[in-house]
Amino acid sequence: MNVSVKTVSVTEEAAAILDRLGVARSRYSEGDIVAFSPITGQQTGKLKAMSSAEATEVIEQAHEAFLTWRLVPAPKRGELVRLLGEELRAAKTDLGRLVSIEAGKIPSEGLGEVQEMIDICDFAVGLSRQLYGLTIATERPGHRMMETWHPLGVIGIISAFNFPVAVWAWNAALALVCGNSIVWKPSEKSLLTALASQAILERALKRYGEAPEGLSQVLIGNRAIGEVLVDHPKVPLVSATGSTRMGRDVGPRLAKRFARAILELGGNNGGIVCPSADLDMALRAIAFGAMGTAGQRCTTLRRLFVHESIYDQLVPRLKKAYESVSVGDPLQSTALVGPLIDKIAFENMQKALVEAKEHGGTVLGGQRVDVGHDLAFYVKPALVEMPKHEGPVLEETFAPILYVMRYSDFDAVIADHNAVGAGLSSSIFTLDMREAERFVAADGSDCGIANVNIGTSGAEIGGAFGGEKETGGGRESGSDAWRAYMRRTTNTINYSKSLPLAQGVSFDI
Ligand code: UN1
Repeated sequence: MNVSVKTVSVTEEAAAILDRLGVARSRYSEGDIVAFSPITGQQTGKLKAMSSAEATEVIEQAHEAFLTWRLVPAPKRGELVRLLGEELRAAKTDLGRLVSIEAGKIPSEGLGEVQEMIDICDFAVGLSRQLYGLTIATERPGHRMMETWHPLGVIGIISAFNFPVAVWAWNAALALVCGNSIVWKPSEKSLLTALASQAILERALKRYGEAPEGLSQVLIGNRAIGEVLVDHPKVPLVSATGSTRMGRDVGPRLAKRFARAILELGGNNGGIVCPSADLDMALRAIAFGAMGTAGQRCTTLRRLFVHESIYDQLVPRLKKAYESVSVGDPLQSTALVGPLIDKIAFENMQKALVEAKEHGGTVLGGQRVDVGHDLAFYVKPALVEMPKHEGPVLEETFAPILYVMRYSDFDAVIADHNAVGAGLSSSIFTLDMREAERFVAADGSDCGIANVNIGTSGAEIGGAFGGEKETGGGRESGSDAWRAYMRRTTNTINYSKSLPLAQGVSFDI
């Protein structure tokens, strides 16, 4: 098929979706920032970058909106998020398709991402009636001590191309029920899905009726605009998802002005396959974890440790899976692996594979695949057998490379597993209860997510999501992650007729 014919169709399809979602064409028809689809590599729009002054104004507006929104009872704020969930349900097919167009995901993954948005809305609606504080026993008679959770302010959200809309929704849904306004700086590589998500929220806002103007805003621009958000004194929390390099810049800037950070940075996620593992199950989990989303999840499986007693059973089967996996245009085929985001991602992958060979690695796959789109970068996922846990294995390369290593000793493999900078997700495959429990114990995996008999990726929204060490330490999404979006006050109330001091101090004047 002629390349230019397909190109037009992706661009037109994106425009038709945006029309349906109510995004005016003028929003993406002019400007210096080029929106593109990694599926064909072709342009899908052009957007104008905001100036720093415009971005500052947007943040000030969001602050004004916060001053009103914080006084709306939390369950009523929850109603807005309930409506957002309804609008997302109605828009699921369109937005899922647009995620595929803009991030290159296969259809079920594009739709799955929108499902994550819906799930977090449901979670946040329930949460809007459960922003509980404790009542605490006081040492003084006639006193009561309690804690109250209050809204925090403007919440800055910086998101990456690979989960262009779900990560925004995790933050937006919690921030809104917690009484905050939101300002979103999406990746420059996924601006159309950002415009679409904002339009969907605007529909919900319209139905809701009484929300203050400027409650949710989007900043279009490059790094300089992100810096305006990170440095603005009226932004008490920035939740940033991206590379560890980005976090090394954002974290200290926020710390300097004592703002909070939720950092969700790199992952170099490991899996251990033990002698007793259910190998059929492990094989499927490894295949999805390592090749799914073309290796472009922060939870992607990147390092696999296989016990020497089963290595020759499992690894040949894995190789077969790698050889036979379908790579192709996710909109025109039923391929399981779509494109890399861009040329830089492809080059980084090739560089890592060269380094792996220099360290004695044997590489299967990794080559570019021609699917008829010259400007797009499709690759065969790479399976790399490594003699040692070293070199490129220790770094995250955002591409489908799985390094496989043999192990013999359980303590040593746990040590190797933990011997990388990142600490996001991890998994073990075993039917041995001692190994499973040890992996999730204090001296087991050092990651924020430690799974048994499921893969490293595809976490549900109900759990807190995030990781340790160079992953940044932040937690988003479920469990009690909401607390980061509120400020806690401890209130001691004296309803007695005297003023006893704590710790028995006397100070009689
Ligand atoms: C990310 O890649 O930034 O656990 C988030 C997962 C998804 C989220 C990934 N629920 O793979």
